[in-house]
Amino acid sequence: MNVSILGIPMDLGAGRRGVDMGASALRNAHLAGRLRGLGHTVTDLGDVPVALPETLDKHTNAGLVFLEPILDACRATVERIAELPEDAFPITLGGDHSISMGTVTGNALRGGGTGQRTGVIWVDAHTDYNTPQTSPSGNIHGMPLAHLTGLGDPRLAGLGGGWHVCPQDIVMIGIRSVDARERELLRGAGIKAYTMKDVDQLGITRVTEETLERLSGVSRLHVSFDADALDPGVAPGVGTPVPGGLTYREGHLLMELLSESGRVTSLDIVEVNPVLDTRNQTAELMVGMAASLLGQRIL
Ligand code: B3U
Ligand code: MN
Ligand code: MN
Repeated sequence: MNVSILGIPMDLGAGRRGVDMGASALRNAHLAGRLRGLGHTVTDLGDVPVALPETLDKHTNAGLVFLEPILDACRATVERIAELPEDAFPITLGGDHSISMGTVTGNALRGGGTGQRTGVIWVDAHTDYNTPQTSPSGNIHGMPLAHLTGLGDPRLAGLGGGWHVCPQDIVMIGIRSVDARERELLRGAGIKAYTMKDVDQLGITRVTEETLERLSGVSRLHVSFDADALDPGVAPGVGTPVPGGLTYREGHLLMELLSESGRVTSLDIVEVNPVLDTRNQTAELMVGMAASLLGQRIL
């Protein structure tokens, strides 16, 4: 495959500093080399420009912290991704999870037109379904999925000319932290969420099979992988660790099964925080996850 790597070194959407260095940490963990070793052609497109928080006044606009610079970075991301050919496989490196408003939209716009139907597999401890009204923090990384479905602030929801993902085309996996008002909003939204309880009860194989079945009518599948979906024991380098996450093997098996399906067309790796990590182990782990998704096999 033709893999295109794009970094979005942004931590403006997160409550803690440091995930802006995630893209660099993933490159340092030999992402491109690992994928070349699997036979892919890999091009690194560099980084999207992102404002440094030190150069900005921290301010909140309509319940959104750092709205304007996040909008700028997401708009630039949409442009860079949308111009890639349909047969490219973009891997976008965060950065905090607010980049996904740009990456998912950009991927839907690839190939021209006003946006293709796109399934989104959101692998995360959190549901990221807050709006400015329900968010307890005002941090935009807790809000990307709501905006991708068209809820929330019209400026964020209007990225890419207002393309939106259908709630029925979203599947969340690894969930174990949901805010009270976010939960109310999610009820009846039509989004399928596999909590860690579901993973424990059903097993990750069945969860993955059901996910692919549910999205069977959708030709483009985007995986948005938040490193905090994995258990903090194996992925300590994340801003908001939540105990009881996916094990090392559950993460890999999920990626291996998605890879076998041959249906995934793009990937985000987000929320890797090198400041909180130990010897880059979380970035290395996430590079391994990407390799499994792109065809690495044990035998
Ligand atoms: N739900 C909380 C916390 C959070 C969401 N995503 C992350 N943390 N990484 C919020 O602020 O919206
Ligand atoms: Mn997230
Ligand atoms: Mn998360």
